[in-house]
Amino acid sequence: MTTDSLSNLMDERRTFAPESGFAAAANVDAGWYAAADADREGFWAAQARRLSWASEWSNVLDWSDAPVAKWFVGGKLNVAYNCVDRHVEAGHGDRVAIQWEGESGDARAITYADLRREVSKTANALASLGLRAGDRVAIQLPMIPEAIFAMLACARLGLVHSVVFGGFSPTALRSRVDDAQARLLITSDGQFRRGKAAPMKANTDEAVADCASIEHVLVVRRTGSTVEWTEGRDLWWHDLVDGQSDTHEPEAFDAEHPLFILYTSGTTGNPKGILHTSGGYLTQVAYTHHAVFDLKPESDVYWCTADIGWVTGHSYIVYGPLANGATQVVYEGTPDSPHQGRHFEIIQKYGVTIYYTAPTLIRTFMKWGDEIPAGYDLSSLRLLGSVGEPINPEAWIWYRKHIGGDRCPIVDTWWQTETGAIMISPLPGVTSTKPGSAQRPLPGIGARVVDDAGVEVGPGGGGYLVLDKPWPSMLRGIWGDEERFRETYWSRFADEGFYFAGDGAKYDADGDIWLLGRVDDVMNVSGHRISTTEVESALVSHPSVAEAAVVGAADPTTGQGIVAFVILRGGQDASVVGVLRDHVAKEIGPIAKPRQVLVVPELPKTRSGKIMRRLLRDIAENRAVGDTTTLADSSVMALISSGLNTAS
Ligand code: 6R9
Repeated sequence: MTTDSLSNLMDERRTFAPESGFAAAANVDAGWYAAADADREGFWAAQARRLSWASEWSNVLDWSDAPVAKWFVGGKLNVAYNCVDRHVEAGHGDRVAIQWEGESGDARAITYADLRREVSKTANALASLGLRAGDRVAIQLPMIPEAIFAMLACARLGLVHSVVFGGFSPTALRSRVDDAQARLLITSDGQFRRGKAAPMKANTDEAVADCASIEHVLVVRRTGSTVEWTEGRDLWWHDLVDGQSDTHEPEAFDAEHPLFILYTSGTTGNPKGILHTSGGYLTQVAYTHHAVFDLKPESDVYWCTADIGWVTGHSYIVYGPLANGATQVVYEGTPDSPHQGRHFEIIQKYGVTIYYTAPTLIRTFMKWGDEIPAGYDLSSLRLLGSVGEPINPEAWIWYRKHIGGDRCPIVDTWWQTETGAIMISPLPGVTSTKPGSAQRPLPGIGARVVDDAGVEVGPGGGGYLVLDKPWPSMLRGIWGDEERFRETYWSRFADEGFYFAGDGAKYDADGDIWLLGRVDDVMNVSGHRISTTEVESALVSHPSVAEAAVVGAADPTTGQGIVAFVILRGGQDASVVGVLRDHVAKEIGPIAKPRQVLVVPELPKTRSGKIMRRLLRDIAENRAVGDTTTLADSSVMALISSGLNTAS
């Protein structure tokens, strides 16, 4: 590695100005910030006109019942019509909507005309089961086209979908089905994971065995493996859907009609069912997808690598791109199956122009080696995106150089399940980007960094990220628990009326925002606030470190002590631990020197790639490891613990 490797969040100073060619053709320009500031509601009304409305709203925003917003009051639209039919009606029926790629290389190109037929058939099938607008439908499916047909069919009928990760346990699925009182579960016989067929229906059977609300289980045949069958309850997708009429007349629903519930974990208690509605949500996902990804529907091939069980899959695979008439790649499998060049092979095969992924995958690619992307033609790419966690400058620079050929702008997009759509991000062609910073709230969005008292901090200052103005795709509540909604997000800065995001952040001297990780990930060592992200960034800036996760463990003298878990690059051994402790002390200051550095073979991650620091904290504090049901791979904790036992 070069001197780049000495960078971390504290001293990062590089900037990358937009290339003039990109800027000249960009969808947005700097004037959008001022226009939105001058007339926010007028700005959002203009964004809502990207969509096709059956009837126009009477006012843009009703905030009189804050914190429950109503956007585009009285407006009516059909979300699925906006994502599908209107593109066909506009003459784009032959454009590929979804270029689906199976893990094993089977592929299927679905045009907008095909999508209209498939969604119509699915909607007719769901209606034939007696489902009515407002009913909840749980969906647990792998990344297959039927997952998207099912979501859009729900939207078309005004049914509220609740998509649950394919990797979630029966217990996790059961609690979500129960909480939402879903009438239907859509699942598959199995799913392909790293070349092997893994069961899915066996898990969903276990989950819904005692769910009184479930009337039917609709099963897509994907792997062909044998499944148990409950007569009367279970239905094959091909039996029910294939024979339906492929036309369906969409009905317009109120702008505030519920669209979906998506469960996300809080710091305590059961997962929260985050509720999103129709008009404001679709407006903001369409606008942000157009502005942040600079999407040109006629020429771009867009690829977001998220799973549809994550909010990124909802907003930036299903609703945003399809509302904008994009052509996109949807990939079923894992990035290393059947080989570690799989993503680059897909970029080359389809000529992907826009690639949107998570820092954890970028760091994994770094670990696998520069020569892997170098073996493919990635010259079609013109824009790269990042989401899910703070991206450390090291990974950002690697992404730009080895994937983006030193020419593609990178958009580091900050947002949450609760915000529904991107809130803070550079604008490509407009913003001079900085590795590791999400930079500025988008035009129309209000965000600031405040101290404990809710007062905005100055340049160079740090504190809490808050959103100070309502936004169209904001959550409308937590399903069935309004009190928890108010308590979690609106009580911390109730006097100011700010939404509390739960993230730490700081301003740099230019007033750009740097996200520092969850507030619950901020450590306090001898009264000094140190973010886990800053220490991790320092660690991965050392050439021996591939990945790092840092937790604050209870410490009798200092309050918390810093414990780092590191994966070393090939050829390194645990003797480097002392060097790493000194390296962090040198990069950040002696106060940030980790109390312990533990070398591990893997880190525990959720399916969306977030490191589960809670589990690492259990190890660091010598406790029994807590609930691991949301881990992508539940064997990882055993692997980590056994490695530590043999090392000590
Ligand atoms: C979209 C998504 C939300 C939390 C959020 C923050 C972290 C997401 C980030 C980022 C720094 C970014 N996060 N994007 N932190 N920079 N670009 O990830 O939603 O799963 O609800 O997670 O993820 O901590 O609060 P969700």
